[in-house]
Amino acid sequence: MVQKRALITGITGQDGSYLAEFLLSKNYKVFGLTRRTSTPNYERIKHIEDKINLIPGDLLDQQSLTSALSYSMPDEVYNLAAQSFVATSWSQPVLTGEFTALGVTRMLEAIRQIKPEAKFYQASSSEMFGKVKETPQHEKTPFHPRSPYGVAKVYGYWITINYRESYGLFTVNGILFNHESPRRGLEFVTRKITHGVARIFLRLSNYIELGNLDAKRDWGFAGDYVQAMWMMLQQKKPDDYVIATGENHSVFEFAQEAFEVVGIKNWKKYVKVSKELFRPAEVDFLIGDSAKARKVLGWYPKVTFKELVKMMVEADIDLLKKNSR
Ligand code: NAP
Ligand code: F7E
Repeated sequence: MVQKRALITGITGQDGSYLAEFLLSKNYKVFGLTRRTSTPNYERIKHIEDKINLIPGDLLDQQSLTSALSYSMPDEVYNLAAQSFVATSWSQPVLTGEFTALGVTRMLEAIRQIKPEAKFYQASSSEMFGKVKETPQHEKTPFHPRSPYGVAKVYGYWITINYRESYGLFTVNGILFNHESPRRGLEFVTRKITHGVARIFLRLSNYIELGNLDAKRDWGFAGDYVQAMWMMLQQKKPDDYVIATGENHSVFEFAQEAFEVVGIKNWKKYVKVSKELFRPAEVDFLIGDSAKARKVLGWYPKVTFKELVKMMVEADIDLLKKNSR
């Protein structure tokens, strides 16, 4: 059988690293777009670096995307690169728009010009639902984004559909709810908590500083979610899918569960709430309905909330112990 080729933008990120592993296990030839940084940040892909092909490029630079397409000639393109941290989108709203919104158009243009038969996956987000219009949220729920990041993702979502309708490209949106892992960036609340709990457990710090503890999220495991991305591109027709567990928890509950893993009962004394960490506009409550993905793709999440928290706390304890050696 001919070996399939995939190009992943954002391969150095959480999802990119899991997706690269998954596609390698399916015998794909994997190409990854990486932007220049003053120090290399290949931490998440170093275990597979000799099996993948890295191509320099940036979502801000049209020519580099066109070159990446010409070089890789992919059957599938996964656009995972973005300025993905919601809080930063208020301090860098224009840059967020350039990466997270216009970057999608640049990649679609490169595909249209170089390899229009390539199938395209866009990393859309539950942040598009924002101030939710109904519960649970599904593919037909109207959007009301609450951050420059959410607004940029709504643009990315529609331009993906527009290239499908305008040019007949095979483009899909995965509307993914929050998904986490030991590879999650330290600035996101789940990892901030599990890393903080591990540090407290190992007596390396005395507290964690958090913002809004009441916000609720539908948290799944990133390793499960990247499989859904691939499944979407194996369908006969392009379409958009919500990917979620269908269960949500507050930040408070996540922290409680994380302290529970290390047997700390009086955990509240280790958490400080800082008003500085509250957002100008909050997304209070998200819970996804992924019935369509379950029916059409046969996708379902395997890792439970409890298992996810345990996995992340234990991985952070191991990491800190390893780093102290
Ligand atoms: P992440 O860990 O923050 O990774 C983002 C990736 O994008 C990194 O590889 C980063 O490269 C790359 N990148 C950023 N700006 C770039 C640019 N201008 N040019 C080229 N590459 C650039 O994000 P993630 O959690 O894996 O999420 C993957 C995608 O899914 C993102 O689009 C995110 O917005 C979206 N999403 C995530 C979730 C979630 O819960 N994780 C849910 C819904 C949607 P560097 O390593 O060089 O910074
Ligand atoms: O915040 C609250 C915060 O930054 C979750 C991205 O992957 O998922 C992610 O976006 C909640 C918010 O993720 C802290 O106010 C409290 O309500 O972990 P987060 P996010 O904003 O949901 C979506 C689906 C994406 O698409 C994004 O790319 O937690 N919160 N205290 C805090 N959040 C952070 N970061 N830090 C705190 O101290």
